[in-house]
Amino acid sequence: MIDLHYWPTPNGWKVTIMLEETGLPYRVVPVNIGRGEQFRPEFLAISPNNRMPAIVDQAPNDGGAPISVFESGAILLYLGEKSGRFLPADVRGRYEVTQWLMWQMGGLGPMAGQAHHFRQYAPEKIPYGIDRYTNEVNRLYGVMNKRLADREHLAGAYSVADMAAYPWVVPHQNQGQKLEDFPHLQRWFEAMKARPGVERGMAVGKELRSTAPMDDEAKKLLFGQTAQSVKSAAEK
Ligand SMILES: N[C@@H](CCC(=O)N[C@@H](CS)C(=O)NCC(=O)O)C(=O)O
Repeated sequence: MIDLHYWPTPNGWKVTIMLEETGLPYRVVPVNIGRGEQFRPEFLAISPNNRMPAIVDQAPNDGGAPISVFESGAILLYLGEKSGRFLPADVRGRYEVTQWLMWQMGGLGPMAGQAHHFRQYAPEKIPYGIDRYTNEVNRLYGVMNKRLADREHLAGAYSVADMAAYPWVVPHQNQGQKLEDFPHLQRWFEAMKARPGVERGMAVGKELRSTAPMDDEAKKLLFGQTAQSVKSAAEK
């Protein structure tokens, strides 16, 4: 059994999609990031960056003590190795997937996150920030569109690279993007969306996700963090 420390957001969905696709048994441990549960000492012990998702595998393949993993990209690699699925074993295939997974982790995810921030959440509308991240996401969508022009998936067969990228394309409107401008990306997006495993993964914890705008308490917790504020929250 795998414990998944989770809240339904794009980084969380990457992991629920993988768990649903592989059929590995798991249970969800909610981490309400809008109420500060990511600062609890027991969570920080497995996820020192105070971000979800994180997993604890109670029954690792080596038969040893439980293993905890934080960072969604590392979790996808771990689950790929554990299940032997969606992560090729041969060196060429493995690095084809790894580079696109790292591209998502270092590029698409953080840039789309900043686009969401400046477009939706920043208390002031700062044109420089909005343009900078909207344009950068646009460039990254162009990279995916070009990549997908002559292949079905981002890296060989359907893999963790596709699972990592998809949840960050779901909120494309909040990033100021039109999928019609990227026809190959749009075709991939529709094919991903139609997969039953993706649909199930995206539905995990739906009831936890508020449709109301983010409240002030959540904004304060999420957007005002410093080393000291995290330390104080953990000591509460
Ligand atoms: N690079 C991390 C990013 C994780 C991340 O940013 N998680 C957000 C939700 S999408 C979070 O836990 N935020 C809590 C906070 O900001 O304190 C990963 O991919 O796992």
